[in-house]
Amino acid sequence: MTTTREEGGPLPPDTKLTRTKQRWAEERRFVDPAKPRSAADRLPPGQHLVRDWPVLDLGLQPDVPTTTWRLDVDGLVEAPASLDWDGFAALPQSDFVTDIHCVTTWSRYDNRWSGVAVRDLMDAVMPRAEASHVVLTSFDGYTTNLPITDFAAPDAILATRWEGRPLTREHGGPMRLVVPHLYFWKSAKWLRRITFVPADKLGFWEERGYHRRGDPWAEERYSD
Ligand SMILES: Nc1nc2c(c(=O)[nH]1)N[C@H]1C(S)=C(S)[C@@H](COP(=O)(O)O)O[C@H]1N2
Ligand SMILES: [Mo]
Repeated sequence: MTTTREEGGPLPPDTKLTRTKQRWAEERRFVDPAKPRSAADRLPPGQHLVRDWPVLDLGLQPDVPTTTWRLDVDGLVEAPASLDWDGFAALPQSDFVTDIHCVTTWSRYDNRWSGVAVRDLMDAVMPRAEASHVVLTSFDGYTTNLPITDFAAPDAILATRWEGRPLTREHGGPMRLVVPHLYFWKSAKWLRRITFVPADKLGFWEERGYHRRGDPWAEERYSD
């Protein structure tokens, strides 16, 4: 498996979990086409509820102190930004309580996130009309892609706190994205950079057989 990346930093490792998840995509694991699909039910099809909060990543959990942390917002925006921790904290702060749906079939209800609503960040940087997607890049080298319409969901948040406490390093602290209406692999941990682009561009898991959008209600687990 070769991985090409546009910038420096550690290559995502070829770990056992990474290989297992890639195989699931190849085998279309957890897709049961016979299952009824009802958006009225809170639990999406093929998911089961958990009470703990599993940790899933590439196995690298970068240590990013808030003193050196930065978030760059670039690409097709009127006002590109490079925020340090104080600049980020000065943006309007929001609180959302939302559910998590991971493609590995666990869901977790009622997570209270605090941080900067994606919509407030977008108001600050002003994406241009030609921007149709975003590419997210994290401190561990992870990338993922989102249509701008999903990124701008009213409850999408750049979260710094969970249940009132600073987000722990294993869950993406000091800051991660949370896009609750899509599978959780879209919710980049340790977010470093948001780039607004004019066309879709696949990220780490999307290049490895996962769906380019990832709607749990439509069971968009894998690419065809
Ligand atoms: N930077 C980064 N973000 C990431 C990942 C990762 O490996 N690196 N894994 C994704 C996947 S597959 C999932 S399911 C969730 C897991 O988040 P959690 O460990 O807080 O449960 O993070 C997503 N965001
Ligand atoms: Mo995941």
